[in-house]
Amino acid sequence: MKALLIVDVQNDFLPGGSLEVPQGDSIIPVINNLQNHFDLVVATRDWHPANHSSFGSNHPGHKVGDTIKLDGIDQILWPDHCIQGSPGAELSHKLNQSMIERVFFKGKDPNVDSYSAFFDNGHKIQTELHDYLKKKGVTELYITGLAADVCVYFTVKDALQLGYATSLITDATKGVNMQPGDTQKALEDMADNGANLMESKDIS
Ligand code: VGL
Ligand code: ZN
Repeated sequence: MKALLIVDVQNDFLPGGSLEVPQGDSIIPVINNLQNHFDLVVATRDWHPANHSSFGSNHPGHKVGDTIKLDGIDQILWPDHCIQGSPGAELSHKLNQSMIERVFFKGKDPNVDSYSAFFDNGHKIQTELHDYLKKKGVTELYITGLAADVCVYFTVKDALQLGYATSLITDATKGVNMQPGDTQKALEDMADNGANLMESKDIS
């Protein structure tokens, strides 16, 4: 069973959003064209309460881009984004959502961030994604979405660790590059960990 996972294609991560990924919108037609090649399509949404500890606005004396420690874990401070119920947290209306069987929400706990679609950043709490995919008999996971150097990156690494044959579709993801070169580094690290980096034209 082959599943397509669409990570965080939400308005706040698209041009004009509060945490925009440059040219993030360019991947949407690519993802739309991919969907009917898969047995199963699932998606994630970043879904933060307004008091989320990853927001710079919730740490007076710090600013966006600073790194702080949260419960012993390094945390970059982000602009407010994907607040539960806000327009920025909606999936893009340009994304074809008719084939998405289920959406998994992450980042709900105000005290810990959750980049990966599978676990929080402390690797303590799992989302329901792994159980769901296991029940569906999924063994091959093809990952797309935003951002290549943040949520997609951590999702790919967890998928590999959980034993999925994991592919990253490189023209169906884009990075935010808080530091120059972050995306290149993330791509290399995913490949080093065993991810198959491929282009959408090679999906049959
Ligand atoms: C993301 C930063 C903060 C992402 C989520 O979806 O890549 N990035 N929260
Ligand atoms: Zn977030």
